[in-house]
Amino acid sequence: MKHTRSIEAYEEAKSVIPGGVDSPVRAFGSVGGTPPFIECGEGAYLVDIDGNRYVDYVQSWGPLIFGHCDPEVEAAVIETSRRGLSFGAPTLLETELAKEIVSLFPAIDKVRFVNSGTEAVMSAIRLARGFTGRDDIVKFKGCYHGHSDSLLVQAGSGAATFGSPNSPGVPADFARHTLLAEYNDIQSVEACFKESSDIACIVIEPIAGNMGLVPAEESFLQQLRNLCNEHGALLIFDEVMSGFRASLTGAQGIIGVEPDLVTLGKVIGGGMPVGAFGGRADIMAHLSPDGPVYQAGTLSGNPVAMAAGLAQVRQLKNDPSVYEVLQGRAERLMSGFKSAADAHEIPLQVDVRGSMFGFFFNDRPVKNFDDALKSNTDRFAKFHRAMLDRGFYFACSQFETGFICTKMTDAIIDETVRNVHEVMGAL
Ligand code: KE4
Repeated sequence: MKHTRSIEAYEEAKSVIPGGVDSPVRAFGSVGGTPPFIECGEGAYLVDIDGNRYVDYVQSWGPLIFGHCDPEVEAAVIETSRRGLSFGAPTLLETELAKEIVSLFPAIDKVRFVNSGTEAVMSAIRLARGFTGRDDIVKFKGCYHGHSDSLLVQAGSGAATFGSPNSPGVPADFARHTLLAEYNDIQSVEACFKESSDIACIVIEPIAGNMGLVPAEESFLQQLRNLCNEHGALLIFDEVMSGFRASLTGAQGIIGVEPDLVTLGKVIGGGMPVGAFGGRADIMAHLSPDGPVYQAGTLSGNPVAMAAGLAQVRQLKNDPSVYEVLQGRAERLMSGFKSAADAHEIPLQVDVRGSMFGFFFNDRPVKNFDDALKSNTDRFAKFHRAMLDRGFYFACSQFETGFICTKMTDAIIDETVRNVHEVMGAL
């Protein structure tokens, strides 16, 4: 493959955009090389500006469950945009998408739309703090919830569970209100409640996708629910990635634990910028203008994004059997990866949840971020580059998740596996 135009484009982009990208992961920092600049998408494929064609296992990090240029989503966007792009005033489309989401998620009585997953989680946390009158929050190492200040936090020094900033620009005074716990480790959460009597909420990816794919154990989520009940804290499920990806109702469709607040994004925008947070009516009643907790957004609920999200969500709701097909394809792919790795005696862990799949170059099962960090990231980088050169576009980090879209056929999966066998042999 040649990448002449992408190399030129990247140099030009870097002259006017920090790092040449509008989101850091796109810079291919952990895999090396020049990120392909994309010309267009076609169903299951991406085409870059050098004319190279790739099977796209990233799908814009999750939103495109029907692949690129889905006709129904495209038609909805074109038709709606002809009536205007944004009004800064209520439209029927917001109510329609809100009703679809409320009908699918038992934990959601009311929902508010925003423009990104970051905004959704940031707003849900402010709401939890406002509702409980408490300032501290608990998050888990390895979970990513967007880039708001409360969440750019790493484990504090020593035994303290209180956080310290993991980015300059986040005041230490702010970060110390975020306590860090270990995923799938209830003792570490109990320790947080011993450290602080001022915990407003626990925020968790119930199926973590940002340390690689690491599902929480159902018993662990149930214990979080019990702890929140015991201490009067709220349980927030961040389903920005897993919502509409793990099942039609995200992780909540698979495990029987009900959160107090849920955050969504990605699929509910159909590729347009949409995030959402929702939950119990008594909690949502605290949100402005009904209540005192302020939250706002010029483009929140804009009609074109609502139309794109409605077109996707309604297709999924009308044919929930699509999840069995997507899961079957994800399992076909991961078993192909596993047999290829075994054939070449390469340690590999694989997992699937609905249309989401993950693999770790690791000789042990991955249950939390410390486990994930033991993966062989050099081997991942070599694998990623080799597959990219063969026309297969995987997430450019060992600590991300892959996605299956409806346009991916068994033939595409099998072709991918054939190439994985050859690449594994060369690793
Ligand atoms: P955005 O602000 O990027 O829309 O959403 C933040 C977010 C919140 N919660 C979860 C569980 C998420 O996965 C995300 C965003 N996911 C990453 C991919 N791992 C977005 C990719 C990027 O940062 O460019």
